[in-house]
Amino acid sequence: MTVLGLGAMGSALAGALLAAGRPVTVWNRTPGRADALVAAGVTEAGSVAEAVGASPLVVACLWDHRSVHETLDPVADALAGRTVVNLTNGTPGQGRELGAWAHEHGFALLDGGIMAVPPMIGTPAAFVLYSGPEEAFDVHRAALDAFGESRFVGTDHGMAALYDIALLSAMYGSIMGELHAFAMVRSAGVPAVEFAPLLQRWTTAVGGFHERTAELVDARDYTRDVVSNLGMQAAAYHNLIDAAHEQGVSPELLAPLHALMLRRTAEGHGHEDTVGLIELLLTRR
Ligand code: FVH
Repeated sequence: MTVLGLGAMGSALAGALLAAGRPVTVWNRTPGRADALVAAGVTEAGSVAEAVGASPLVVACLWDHRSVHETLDPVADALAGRTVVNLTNGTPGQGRELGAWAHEHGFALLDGGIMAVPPMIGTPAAFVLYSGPEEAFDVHRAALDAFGESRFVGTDHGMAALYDIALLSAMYGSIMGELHAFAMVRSAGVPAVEFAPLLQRWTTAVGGFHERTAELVDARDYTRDVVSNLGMQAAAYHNLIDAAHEQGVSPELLAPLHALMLRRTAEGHGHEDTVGLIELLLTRR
């Protein structure tokens, strides 16, 4: 297998393939990043064309969509008949564009989303999403399993990026809450490490009810078994904003949710579950 890109993630991917007993050829734009892998048994190619020519399966893990095209465009003809697995972060639209471009040039494209950080690669904690032609996924699945659990999420090339971005969005939402909470306690001189166990306890108690939320979302019914209604939460949410101002903490991470709560309540949905806010997010129906 060939791996294009030896950043933190590409290096981890190449290392996992090697550990799984696969022959691995690598290329990186800037020379010198393959030394440790070469010492471990990987072959370093001197050009993208040489790297692509070495394997039927080419994994690209580069900076962004533009760098994928900059790397692959010059060797598009040499890709014919091969499978490219793009594990570079991107949007669904970029995945679809790459899929159509692959089709034009006669190669199979699996677009992917890595749900792991580099040290997790090759461990049971990692999973990788793939979308594109299912036959290509089936043929290469055993090799791809070296990275972590392989999940096929659809023949639409955009689906892996869609799932990836949705999962990352949830992660960043949690990070926002966590950062704001720590900023609040730090504004009062409380060491973060002293507060962290309470934060852990609270987020474990109130987070993670994704299956119940999903049922309401799918039913588009936000009136079922409401425990803490939106109107009550919108009223109390003022205090989150005011307390931030009082403590000299910027409320900018909190403000967007407040605006949605007020809008939805003003539209007469205060008696419903907070999950109903999703209706304000879907701007294209
Ligand atoms: N690291 C992580 O935690 C996340 C986990 C989930 C997936 N992401 C995505 O993976 C892509 C690569 O991320 P990375 O962590 O390997 O990133 P870097 O260590 O910064 O390495 C970037 C590599 O891309 C090469 N590169 C940059 N621009 C170009 C270009 N125009 N042409 C060819 N190659 C390019 C760069 O090469 P060089 O700077 O050494 O020459 C590195 O090999 C990324 O999409 C994450 O979002 C990682």
